[in-house]
Amino acid sequence: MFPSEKPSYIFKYFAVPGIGEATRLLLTAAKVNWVEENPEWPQEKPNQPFGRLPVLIEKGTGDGPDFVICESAAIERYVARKYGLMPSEPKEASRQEQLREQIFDIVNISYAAAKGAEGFKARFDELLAKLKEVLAMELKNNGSNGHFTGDKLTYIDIIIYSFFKFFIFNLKAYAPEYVDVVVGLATPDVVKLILAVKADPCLQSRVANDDQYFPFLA
Ligand SMILES: N[C@@H](CCC(=O)N[C@@H](CS)C(=O)NCC(=O)O)C(=O)O
Repeated sequence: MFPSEKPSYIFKYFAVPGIGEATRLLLTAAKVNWVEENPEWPQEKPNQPFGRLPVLIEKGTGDGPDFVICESAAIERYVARKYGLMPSEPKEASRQEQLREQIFDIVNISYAAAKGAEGFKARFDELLAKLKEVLAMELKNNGSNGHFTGDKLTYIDIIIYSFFKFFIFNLKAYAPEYVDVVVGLATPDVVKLILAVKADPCLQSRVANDDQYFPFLA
């Protein structure tokens, strides 16, 4: 067998959109060879680097060893940087990364807010309102062209798309009363971004059946 010249990937996650969704889209946009595995759980838990998913395995090229990495943000950025989906300009990359962290703070706090934990609902509402304001401003400043940076698909466009997809999927299951709140984030410029991601030719194999996750597109 000839040694492989290009890396290929195994992406391990559960069979739901979840925090792994962005990596699925990034690997697809990167046009690399990748497959998904849905490990038996908890049997496979001890075999993961930190006992959780997602995990990405980059198969070694030639005789090189495999590279195994976990933590959704670290995985996303590894793929985005390696395959030109992260802006090369460090300040612009940081602006994208800060937005990703804000978004995931909201996701994390939503679990507590949905359970009615004291103080969390107010915090959740505050962070959501700020996200809506910042997103609207950033997208307007970029010319309301369906992208966060420049005029093409980059890392954060995929993050924003994935956020709506998995967040609405999660909320429908455990806190349906919050779905409308999140739908409220979808200002016309956000909708434009979602539609631009959905229309990206590289992503068609993954986004074609996603309408169910975006009630505001109907
Ligand atoms: N900070 C981690 C969180 C990972 C995480 O909590 N993964 C969950 C699924 S979304 C998991 O593996 N749960 C099963 C378990 O902890 O046993 C990341 O962003 O990757």
